[in-house]
Amino acid sequence: MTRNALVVGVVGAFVASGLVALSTPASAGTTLGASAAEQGRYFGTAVAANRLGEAGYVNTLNAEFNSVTPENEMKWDQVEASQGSFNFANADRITSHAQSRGMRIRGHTLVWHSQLPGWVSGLGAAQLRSAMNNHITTVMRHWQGRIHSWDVVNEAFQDGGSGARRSSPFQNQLGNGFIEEAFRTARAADPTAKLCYNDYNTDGQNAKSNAVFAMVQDFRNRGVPIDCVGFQSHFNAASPVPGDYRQNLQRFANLGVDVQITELDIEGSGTSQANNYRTVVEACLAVSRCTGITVWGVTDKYSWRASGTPLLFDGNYAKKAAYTSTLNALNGGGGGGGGGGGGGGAGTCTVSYSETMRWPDRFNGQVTVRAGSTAITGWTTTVTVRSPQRVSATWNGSPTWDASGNVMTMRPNGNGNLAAGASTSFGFTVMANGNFSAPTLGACTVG
Ligand code: G2I
Repeated sequence: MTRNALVVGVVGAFVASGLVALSTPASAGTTLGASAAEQGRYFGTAVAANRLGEAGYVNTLNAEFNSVTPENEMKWDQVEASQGSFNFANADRITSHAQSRGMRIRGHTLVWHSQLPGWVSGLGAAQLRSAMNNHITTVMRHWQGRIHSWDVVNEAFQDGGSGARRSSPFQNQLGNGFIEEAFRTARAADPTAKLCYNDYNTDGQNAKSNAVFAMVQDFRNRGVPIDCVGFQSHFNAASPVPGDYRQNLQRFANLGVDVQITELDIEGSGTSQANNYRTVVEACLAVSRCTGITVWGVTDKYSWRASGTPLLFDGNYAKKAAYTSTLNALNGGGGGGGGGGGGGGAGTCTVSYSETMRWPDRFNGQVTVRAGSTAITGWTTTVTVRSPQRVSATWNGSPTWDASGNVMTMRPNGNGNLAAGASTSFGFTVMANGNFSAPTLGACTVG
């Protein structure tokens, strides 16, 4: 299909579904939004209303992005600080800005344990049910027909190995059924919006994502309305881009829901950060139901993790290497890390993990590193274990460690040269100290 045919097809599809047409800036291929639109996706950012008066912020927002998510302004404590009294002013500043420029809008978020006003926690079950449904209905009706996707329920599952629900007023008063009820109420309130479940640390396959997967599968089987799953994708050294990120997105998509990368940020700088962003974008593009990517802020200086410089523009709104690799990936170029210098070399690689041996006190893990469609001359990946686990031995690789001792960065030990499609593996022993959960792999980067 030609470039123009694809763009026309995409815009047509949104018009046909009654949603605002995706803005397609004239400079297709040279901005994040335009390049994503050519791939049939949106590229968005979290926006803070109180930054909309800053020229550099607004210019960057307008030039580069075609979707916005209010970073805080639609949360319960912002729109309904006291019961039954709704204030949409700050969020409206963002939605007006977006709408006047043809940007799409993600709604974030309706039911969440955090940024919840105190009065909600004081309610008994019957009152809470009615307050929750009233909140969903009133907020969604305010923007009815204008929000392409709503995070109906956010972060309802616990971290760690149990896959249990997180304690919250909703969970504690209403039980597991609160999520289903929220989605049913949301469908009735605005049938044009895609209804999403959104969470973090669900980006790879693990106990938490398995629990979310089971819920979505159950909802699909029983006809509970759910249209998409949001993967927040907040990454850093302790929580790297998982090696099975694409596979995890795909298994959710296979349930018949869209998947969206909803709050992307990756701490770091230079080539390694650029490579991680490229990995994430390529994973989304490889999954046909991955409909868009949102980064969690325009500039490093206003990030919730500002010291980790996790975004695409620095504090002066200069494009970072991560910006270039993201744009290149959106444009379908497989090229290197983009502008960060050093370490280069074409090609890609992937990693996969298996446990090969287990004893009462320890287990052996093996990571297979495979080159993509071109030969590579080096590779790097990370293996993160969970305290109190400790890696006691490694083989077939050269490890370095972060300060916590939990994150092992592994590079080749004479096994860096891989022909196209060829693989090598390295291994390690983990002293379990009672915890036999599998380590998390970072993305594989070349060089
Ligand atoms: O924590 C990162 C994100 C995780 N997923 C859900 C998101 O909604 C969440 O966003 C962050 C915002 O980026 C922060 O800006 O959520 C935080 C609150 O949980 C936001 O921080 C809050 C501060 O804690 C408040 O002190 C402040 O008043 O931002 C508020 C508005 O600036």
